[in-house]
Amino acid sequence: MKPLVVYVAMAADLIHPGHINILKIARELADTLEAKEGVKGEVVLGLLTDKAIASYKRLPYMNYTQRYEVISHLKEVDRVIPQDSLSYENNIRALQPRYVVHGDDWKSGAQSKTRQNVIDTLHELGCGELIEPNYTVGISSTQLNLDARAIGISTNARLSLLRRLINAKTPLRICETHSAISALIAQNSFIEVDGKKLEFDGFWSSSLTDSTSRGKPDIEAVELTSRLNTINEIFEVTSKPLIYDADTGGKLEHFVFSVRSLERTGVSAVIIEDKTGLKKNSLLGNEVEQTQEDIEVFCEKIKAGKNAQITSEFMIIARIESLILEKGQEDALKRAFAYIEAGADGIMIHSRQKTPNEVLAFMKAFRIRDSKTPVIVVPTSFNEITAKELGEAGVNVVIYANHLLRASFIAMKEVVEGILRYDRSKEIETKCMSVKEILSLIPGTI
Ligand code: SPV
Ligand code: MG
Repeated sequence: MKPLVVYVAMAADLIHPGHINILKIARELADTLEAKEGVKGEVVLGLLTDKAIASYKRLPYMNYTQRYEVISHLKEVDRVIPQDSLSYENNIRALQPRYVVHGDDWKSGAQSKTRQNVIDTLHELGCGELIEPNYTVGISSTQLNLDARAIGISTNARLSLLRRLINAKTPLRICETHSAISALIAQNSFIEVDGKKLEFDGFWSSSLTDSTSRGKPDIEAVELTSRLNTINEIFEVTSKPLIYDADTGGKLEHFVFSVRSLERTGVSAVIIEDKTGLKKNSLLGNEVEQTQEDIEVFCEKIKAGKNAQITSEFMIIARIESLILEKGQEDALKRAFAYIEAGADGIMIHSRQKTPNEVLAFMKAFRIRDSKTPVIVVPTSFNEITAKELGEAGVNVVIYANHLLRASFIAMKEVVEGILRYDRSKEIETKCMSVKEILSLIPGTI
């Protein structure tokens, strides 16, 4: 006889008494069924996968395997299965549960659609009913998340976040940050679309904006140590992963030390571009002298970096400059496959065209031969295409590479000129955050 199933779905990241209350009720229901019908009553826990969770909010602190380990040892739970989407439908159809149990807090708000689908599916199958115990007041995952965020994140947990995110959702949206305050803005800003929270997934440490914010040209003139200081300041107040723009990576012999330093700091990935000689910003293209590195030489640098890294999660991403330097698609593709063969964990294809056409053409040809390797793009000049559209074309990570610095530059210039023009600050006050706001912006100021 098939067991009589009581189904509960959870992310089960930070387990609290509210979860235990639901599981106890599910256990009681299963035991009562068993006593009444003489058939085993089974509590099946549908554990939301990282992908399911990332479809509506930030990734859980623990990955699926870790959460599985915790939840499968709770005595109320008989069996744990994955629930791969927010919707319960597939698992309900497969299990035909007698009861589905969920706290009554989902009657309104973002989860109400999921709830309705549970009711409709149970009704259609005629197998069971939805039980909705009172929500446990006084404790919530949201509050625990806020508390955990205030404590911070460990170096390793942050480092491994990028790979987890790439596996869980497409595309990731990454925002340039050049200081702790710009990172705080990038980390904490969000919008809500269809009940889902849309926010940036991580940070880009840009060579262009790290140089510009120090008043230096983007020619590898700012030392790693100086840039790492900024990253440490960013990491002190945030919890999202960071991708580091290492320009050419410098000499192979130096690159291996950079990899170690970045890893030690908790950076998730480094991108190195296949140029040699004095590096100039890619968006200048052939207007300035720029030389692409020999394929084999660049492959050696990738291999040396891979051998130097200590963790398995750190990513070395090879950036292809063929389209920037008008060498054509063939060259770009040839390099992509050679770099992946050399051990690159991903590629970045760059372009300075006004339209995304050449990047999309590259993606099409690349994805025919390689469906897995993560691809990163930086749509600074081809800015009409949305991240969603790039994701649909097979791009995994979209980097908005310089926008926060560019925005602050314009705002600051307007304000300094305004003060000079009016010889006082009254007229530009509306362009500035109020002193009261700035005093309450950072916890601990007051
Ligand atoms: C950067 O942000 O420094 C980059 C991207 O490398 S780009 O400026 O487009 O070359
Ligand atoms: Mg750069």
